[in-house]
Amino acid sequence: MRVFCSDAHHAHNPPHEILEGGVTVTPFDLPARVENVVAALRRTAWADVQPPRDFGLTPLRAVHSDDYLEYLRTAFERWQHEGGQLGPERASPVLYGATFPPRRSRGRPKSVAGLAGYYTMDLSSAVTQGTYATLLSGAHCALSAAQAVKDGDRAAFALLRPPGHHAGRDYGGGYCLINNTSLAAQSLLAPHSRVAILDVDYHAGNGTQDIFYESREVLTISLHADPSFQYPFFMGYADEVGEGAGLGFHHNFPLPAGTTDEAYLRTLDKALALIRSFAPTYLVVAAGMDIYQDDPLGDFKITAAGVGEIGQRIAALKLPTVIVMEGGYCIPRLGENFVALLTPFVN
Ligand code: SP5
Ligand code: ZN
Repeated sequence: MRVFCSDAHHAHNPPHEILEGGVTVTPFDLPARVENVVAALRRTAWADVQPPRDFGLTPLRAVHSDDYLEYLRTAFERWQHEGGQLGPERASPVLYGATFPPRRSRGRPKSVAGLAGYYTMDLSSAVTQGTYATLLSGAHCALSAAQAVKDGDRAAFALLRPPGHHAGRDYGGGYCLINNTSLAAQSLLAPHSRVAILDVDYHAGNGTQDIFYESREVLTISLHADPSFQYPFFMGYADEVGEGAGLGFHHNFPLPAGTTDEAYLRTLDKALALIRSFAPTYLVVAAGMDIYQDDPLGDFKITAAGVGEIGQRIAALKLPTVIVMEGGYCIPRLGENFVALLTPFVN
């Protein structure tokens, strides 16, 4: 199986993460996440880890707005010049918004401090010196994996960070700034192809939901912790089913804390039945391993065997499949979990 991974992910490595209460902690999304998965894949006989191809900016423009992409490209340099309230001499090496648009608010402000709030839904998608380069590398990993599958591979894996499924057309959040899963799906669309996205990350894939909410060409399905108690709180409820032409082409499966292998697999079967009846040309899996029992951000009880069974059942759809890395923060077990998920796709 071809696995696309770029060393450029190291360039995005924010000094801290801010949690509710203003507590700062070591970020959960660390470079070691990708390193652990690469190491585990290199121990298999089947993984062919290679750098991505450069697809340029055009495919990113099909998913994200031009003004948002321009913000991401220029934000850090602008931040170093403007520096927010404290002035440029005290600009921190990491840009977070701290003011967010209320409902019925005005449009885009001018200052980069304002834009940082305008373009993010929380404080967990920091922009640093190297962030834009890292984002492009991740996007190109997802697009390379999609291209491999378009060219006839049975499956391909985009091994990247930061993750992407919380990022919408013009906003970031939850470590995500570019929606890599959506890029892969969008690039697989053609006049006679339809794509299904199955999001198994522990958190609701609000960005992906948003991007394809009015599309009937892309069926989006997310299994996740019930947003009434878990991030991202404002999206991911069962009654959100698409809009306009996309009505009926989005499904959320909110699950309780403590969800076991058995309960998860029962729900997964419902999602897989929906995918079978949609009969897509391609499948994109938003693969977050924060469903794993020891994950520090999750509270599901999914075992390593459960992860393997999830992989088996998805592979049994027998669809050409792009697997895109999303969350998963139990770093010592992350590689094993991805190997368990991916192995069923190796013929
Ligand atoms: C892609 C992805 O998985 N993003 C997750 C973003 C979650 N952000 C909320 C973090 C809340 C941390 N709460 C600490 C709980 C420690 N047990
Ligand atoms: Zn997650």
